[in-house]
Amino acid sequence: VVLGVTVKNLKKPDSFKNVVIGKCETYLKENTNLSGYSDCETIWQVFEQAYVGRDPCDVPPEAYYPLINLVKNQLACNTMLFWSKTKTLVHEFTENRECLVTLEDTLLGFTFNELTWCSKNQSKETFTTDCPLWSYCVNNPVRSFWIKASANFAAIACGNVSTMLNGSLESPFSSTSIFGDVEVRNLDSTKVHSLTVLLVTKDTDMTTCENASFKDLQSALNPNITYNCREVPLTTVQGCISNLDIPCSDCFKK
Ligand code: DVN
Repeated sequence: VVLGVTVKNLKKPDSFKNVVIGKCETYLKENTNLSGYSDCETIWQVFEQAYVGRDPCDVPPEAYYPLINLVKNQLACNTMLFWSKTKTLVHEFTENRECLVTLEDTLLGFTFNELTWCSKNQSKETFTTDCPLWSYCVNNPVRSFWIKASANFAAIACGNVSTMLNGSLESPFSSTSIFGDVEVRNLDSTKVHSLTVLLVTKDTDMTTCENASFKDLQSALNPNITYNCREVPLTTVQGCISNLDIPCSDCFKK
């Protein structure tokens, strides 16, 4: 009993709920232009409904449908940027520029980026440790969130969109990645005119736009969407990250 009381009275350092609401509010303060939604407490409640009380291997992507539906993005056409295996670089680029926007620059993507969560059958709690790893089981709460959020981000994309891929890899496009498996297939050809691969390369890289993996990308892409590929030197992207005076239009030139 004594121990029970002690534990109860211990103040949790920063509960997961506070982290989520804090990140959501930070985002709304800094990005009044990008979100059409503004109630972080409701976001938390609808988010929690998706996985609380469920086995952590039994949360399908559809569980996040109410959350995705609640938070409507207002993204300008021609700005959506997908990525695969370029996480750090792509976000260093979009952080201080508005010309391109990744999922992680939207309210939901920003709020849940870098977080881990799960619950248990019949539990009312959220846990942030001992949750299933990404590939331990298909329907885990974190993976399912990203699948649903990514599918939605692709489905709302419009105009000429791009994807930043890693030219240091032997196969920069993987049809089993979220970009390759979820986003490419969810692009709507009535809204998206073209998809441009921005292949970020170092001088020593052997991979080019001729890489065989891009044949897989082209076959997965709706034929009504024009495919382009551009090799972009890493030094050019880094230059654009450190010097905001360089206009966006010069950052991804041949
Ligand atoms: O276009 C982007 C964006 O919109 C997004 O949500 O999906 C696209 C990127 O996903 P991707 O194509 O699967 O790209 P990556 O680089 O293979 O994986 C991106 C991230 O997903 C990783 O950085 C992991 O996140 P983390 O742990 O660094 O916060 C995660 N991830 C993907 N596959 C994983 C994995 N984590 C662990 N194990 C795996 N097998």
